[in-house]
Amino acid sequence: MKDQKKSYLKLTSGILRYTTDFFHRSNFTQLMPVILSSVTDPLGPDPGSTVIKTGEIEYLGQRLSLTQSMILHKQIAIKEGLERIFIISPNVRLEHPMRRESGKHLFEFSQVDFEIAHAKQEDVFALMEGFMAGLMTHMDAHYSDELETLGRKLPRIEGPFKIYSTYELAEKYGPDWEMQASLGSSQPFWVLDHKREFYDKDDPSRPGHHLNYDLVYPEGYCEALSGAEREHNFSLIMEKIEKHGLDKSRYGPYLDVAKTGLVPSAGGGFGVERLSRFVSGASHVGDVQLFRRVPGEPVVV
Ligand code: ASN
Repeated sequence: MKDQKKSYLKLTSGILRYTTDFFHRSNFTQLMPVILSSVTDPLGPDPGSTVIKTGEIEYLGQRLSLTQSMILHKQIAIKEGLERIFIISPNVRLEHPMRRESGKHLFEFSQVDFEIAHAKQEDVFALMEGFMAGLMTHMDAHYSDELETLGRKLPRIEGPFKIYSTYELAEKYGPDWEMQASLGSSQPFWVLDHKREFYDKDDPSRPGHHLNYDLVYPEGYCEALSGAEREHNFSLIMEKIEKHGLDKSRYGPYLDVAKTGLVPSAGGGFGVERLSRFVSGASHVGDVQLFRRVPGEPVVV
């Protein structure tokens, strides 16, 4: 194996260890992921999504989906009485092959998915700002050989990060604002108010707006995390599922729980490989994987 590949893998390993320790230190309970389930994240409507279909298998007469994200399970876990949870979860998103060259898309990746009962977006921002700053210091201190092999000089990261809305970035950079805004920044930043899935909470004080957010890496590495305060009102969830043209029968077990009252929460998720790409300075996110899962590239092993 080439030194470069080894360095990517060692950096990813260091990131996983730091991440796991960080969430445990911050009083989160780590849950195991599910890979097959009766319900999964619809990943839409999201104008940015290019997932062509949901992976499914038939098993003993049940149609089971491959996990696209664990968001619905996170809400159920919080309803079960857990207050702070995180999961390192494999996600399968069958992306269109046009995503091959984006540098940031994989059709199989791992997501660090976390959720906090009764939290607001500010709580998530503070948590992630501490996480990112601490991780950069840690990687610099413990992985200088690997960073040097890759010629990567990590930026110093310090919160609080700047906050923009999708509307102001679209006005400044046009509809494909993400890359331009990322290239123009030396620090990660938050972007508020995205039109997306039913489980993200609508802003009750501003109809048509949403209490959700992305974290964007600087230097052209683009989206790091997406998250939100969650919709917990059953009738609003039903209304939105209908408005989004989703098949209600695909969410039965989730809706059965939601009917009995979900607990308000906020959280988010970030891709391990994208974080590793940012830390290592890799030009494509597939480069940090030992077993590449890039849309449009054939799977070798
Ligand atoms: N994990 C994200 C969240 O918590 C959802 C996603 O990955 N689509 O909002």
